[in-house]
Amino acid sequence: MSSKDQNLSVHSDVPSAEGFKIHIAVSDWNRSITDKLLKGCQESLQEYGVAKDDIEVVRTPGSFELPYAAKALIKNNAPDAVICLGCVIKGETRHDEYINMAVAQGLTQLSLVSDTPVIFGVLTVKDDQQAEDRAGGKYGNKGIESAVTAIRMVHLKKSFVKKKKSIGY
Ligand code: DLZ
Repeated sequence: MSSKDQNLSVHSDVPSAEGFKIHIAVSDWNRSITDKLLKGCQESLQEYGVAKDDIEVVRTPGSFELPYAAKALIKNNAPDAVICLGCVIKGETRHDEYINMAVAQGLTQLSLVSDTPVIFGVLTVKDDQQAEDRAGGKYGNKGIESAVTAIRMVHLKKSFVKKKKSIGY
């Protein structure tokens, strides 16, 4: 779905996240933007019931390091989900393409191998304005979207566990 004409951070029917442990890895690169993503994400998780103490935050130098940080969080703390927040802005070279691909692939693999929902909350934008628009601006806040996605994914995972138990093997 394109965000062109809408604020994607308006949600309804979000299930309770009480008792969930959801951790966040956030990149320091473009920090004025990632701080806003983080704030939106933390506020949203708490709004839906995650206790403050169950939201651990770790910082990475750039988005490229997010998969490593997410893996370490999963290995050491066994959270219900990990949210990765970052902002990659296109420059003169193609660095953005390499970083974005590496992060997307790294987080996808991690999610499958670890059996833990890992959420891609990285802005992949052309310029500062596009980033502002998605960090609390006219298209919402990707940090909020990431929080809601994480909560939904934890519920999805728990629903599979319940089904498995009820089969009785
Ligand atoms: C090097 C770099 C550049 C040029 N741009 C960004 C960016 O827009 N957003 C971001 O999150 N990180 C950037 N980085 C840093 C890389 O993610 C990484 O930290 C370095 O290449 C070191 O591995």
